[in-house]
Amino acid sequence: MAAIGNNNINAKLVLLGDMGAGKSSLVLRFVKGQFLEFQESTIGAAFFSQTLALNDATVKFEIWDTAGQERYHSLAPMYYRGAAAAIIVYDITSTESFERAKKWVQELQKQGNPNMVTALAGNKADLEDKRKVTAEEGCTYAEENGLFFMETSAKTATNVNDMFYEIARRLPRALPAQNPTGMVLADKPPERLQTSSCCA
Ligand SMILES: Nc1nc2c(ncn2[C@@H]2O[C@H](COP(=O)(O)OP(=O)(O)O)[C@@H](O)[C@H]2O)c(=O)[nH]1
Ligand SMILES: [Mg+2]
Repeated sequence: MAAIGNNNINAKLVLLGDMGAGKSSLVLRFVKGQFLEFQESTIGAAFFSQTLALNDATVKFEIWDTAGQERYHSLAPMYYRGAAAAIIVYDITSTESFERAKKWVQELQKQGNPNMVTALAGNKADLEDKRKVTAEEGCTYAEENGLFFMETSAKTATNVNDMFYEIARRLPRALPAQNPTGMVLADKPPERLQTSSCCA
């Protein structure tokens, strides 16, 4: 079934987070369905695109996978400026990466697009025996900051597609009947989330 009229959405999405948290691995899993045990470090940033078909829209993600290193920090605004969505990634086996994720959340709250759909991903959920950050900590922080939260594993593919679908679902929709010029309207608030379930 074709998406109606102008509900073809192009969405710039940026991944932020500590080096080694698994940003590139999440993108590789989502775009190519693959996982590498020894994923090479990203230099600067890398670009990918992937299209998702929803019931009411087709969303083409233009994905910027940034490097996590501090020395590339000054480049980050180039990638998150104008982004419709962001995924902030931490590694559940590293409290440092969780702290770093919080810094990114603060930076986006100060500098980013206020309508940005932002996800917090607690990645490497397959490494349960090495866990340092509980799901509840991640979820509570996300709730307090208006993000939606998922624990993911790029290795086992757990929640990876779901996370991108959830972002796609939350992007503002054009309203075809009232909006024949194809402009994306941002006045329709994203649907209310079921984030509370993860903190129960
Ligand atoms: N066990 C496990 N390892 C992962 C996962 N995601 C990434 N990795 C590994 O963690 C390392 C860093 O991943 P990478 O994607 O390069 O992180 P980035 O610096 O955030 O892009 C690599 O060796 C990956 O194979 C995951 O979900 N589970
Ligand atoms: Mg990388």
